[in-house]
Amino acid sequence: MKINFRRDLRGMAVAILMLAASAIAGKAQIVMNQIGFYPQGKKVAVVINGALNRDFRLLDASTKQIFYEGKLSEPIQSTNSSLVTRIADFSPFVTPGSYIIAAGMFETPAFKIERNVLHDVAVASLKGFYYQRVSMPLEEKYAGKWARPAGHPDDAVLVHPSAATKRRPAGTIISAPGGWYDAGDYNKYIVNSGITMGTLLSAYEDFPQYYERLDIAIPETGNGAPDLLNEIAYNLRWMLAMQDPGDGGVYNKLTNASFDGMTARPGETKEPRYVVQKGTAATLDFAAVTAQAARVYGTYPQVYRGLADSCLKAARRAWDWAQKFPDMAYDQGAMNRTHKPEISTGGYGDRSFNDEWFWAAAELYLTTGDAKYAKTITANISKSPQLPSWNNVYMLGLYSLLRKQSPSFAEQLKPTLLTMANELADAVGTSAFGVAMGRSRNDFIWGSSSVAANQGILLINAYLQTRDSKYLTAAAGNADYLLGRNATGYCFLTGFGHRPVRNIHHRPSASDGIDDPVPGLLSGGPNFTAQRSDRQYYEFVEPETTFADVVGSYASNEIAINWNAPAVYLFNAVEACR
Ligand code: G3I
Ligand code: 9MR
Repeated sequence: MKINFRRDLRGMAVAILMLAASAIAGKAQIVMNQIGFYPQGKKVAVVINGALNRDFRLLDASTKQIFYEGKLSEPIQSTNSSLVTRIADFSPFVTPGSYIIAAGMFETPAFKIERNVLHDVAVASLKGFYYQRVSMPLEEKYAGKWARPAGHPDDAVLVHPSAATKRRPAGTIISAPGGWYDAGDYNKYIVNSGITMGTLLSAYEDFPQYYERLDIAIPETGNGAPDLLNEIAYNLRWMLAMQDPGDGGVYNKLTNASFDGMTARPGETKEPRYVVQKGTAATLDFAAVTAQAARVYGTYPQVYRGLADSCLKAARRAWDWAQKFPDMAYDQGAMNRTHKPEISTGGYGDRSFNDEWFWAAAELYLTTGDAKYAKTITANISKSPQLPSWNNVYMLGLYSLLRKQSPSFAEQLKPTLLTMANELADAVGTSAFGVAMGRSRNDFIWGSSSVAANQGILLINAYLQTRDSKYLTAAAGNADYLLGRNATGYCFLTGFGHRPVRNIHHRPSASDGIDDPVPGLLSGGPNFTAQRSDRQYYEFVEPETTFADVVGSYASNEIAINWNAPAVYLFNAVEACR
């Protein structure tokens, strides 16, 4: 064995540094978007707890020739953990190629600078939805090694006692096949489908020309409609079946009584499936989605015959039901006290509906022009709305009203968007990772990756309204966050990067015997309450570091359609705008 003193000394130094650092929290390393950068875009890497001097270099990945030298920033104390960082900004370097960054004793793996650098990521995140399809086989020519038989057929589903009506008493068998599995579990929830579908339909409405050229290799590819709409239609048809034809109300979910085990393959267990209790949030979300879908699918009448009409009819009926039942919260605990079998799957229980009224009214108003919806918009305008989440859909309505330049509302609502966008864009300058994500510790909640992605969407909306590039740059920064420029050093999208998440809480991936997880799925990300929920071991427990790439960590490492959807929007929007 030949001893290489220089390398060994360097290794020792790294080891000592790592030890010192892990005593603090997080790991000493360089983190960055692990895929790469656009030639004209901002290019940043972040040194965590490590650099002894201020110089950094950009080298050609194969020849190791130095192409760029720069100075790291002064140390920055993170506000979301004890980590201290220094930022390497090499934005002035614009030549396409494959490179590494070297600083102190660290060297990064290779990354790219090139046009369309996020294309594959953008496509994969959308294709992730195809892998969640419930009731059809995933064929090898589309699914590759993740091909599998159809999951739950859902063509014989029981009406749960909580959802019984005269015309559909408890135990009635209905059919509601298809749709996407919600997350790592095998159930289908209307509330969570609502925000997911609104986000994806908005992606289309914001970038129609871009999506017209985007194929993702699914069975419908080439049918004359964009694949984004083809994929959305698969879940839309399931949603339509969740409306009770008797009264227009919409069931909260289609579910097992309790979660299947982690080793169950899709559809393998034959437990009874139920549609459970109608609700105001579910019905209004459904109304918003179907109203927006009526607009969108109306532009492809040849491919989607009759779909737009069915959607609009369904939307109006749902609206009318909600008018009659404006306060039907989904309270699973209360329901279980009066109805059997008990249901213990995801609740998505929401109790405040102003945001759902606002969103449904906005979409119905934009699609129909009917003044009665405008009244409800006005009555529910909020001066300080929150970022979208499954229980707060206000901004989806606001985005649509601005997108369509609604004469009655756009001018009034625009300042709200820009105020929120400015707060996010301003946060970039003081952030230890140079990103909007983490402006507040409360960003690191269950599904925090969707917070980052939804901040990105908000910034893209501000960019579309103003064409001010600071918003686009900040949005792209949050894409970098998801792809590795974060305190964990993970790329949160499966199948990408040199340090991708691998052990997602996802039953199909956990049960298929294939090493690699299903690709294109976004891990939930750091969640500072995770340990309390799933009782896993977390090496680091500060807000931005509480993350574990282990299957049991459903509170930090599950995947979900409402997290993938904003990632689809953001990655594709960055591709479309760069
Ligand atoms: O509403 C409170 C808020 O008032 C409080 O300030 C905050 C502090 O932590 O908590 C808020 O409640 C949180 C709630 O989400 C709303 O954001 C809960 O703590 C948090 O535990 C809850 O997490 C949800 C989780 O289910 C557990 O119910 C996630 O948002 C939701 O995405 C997740 O969804 C699950 C489905 O139930 C089942 N399928 C998988 C899916 C993804 O994990
Ligand atoms: O797999 C379930 C996941 O989809 C949910 O987000 C999570 C919280 O509701 O629950 C998971 O299921 C767990 C259940 O709650 C408790 N027993 C262990 C299950 C996961 O193995």
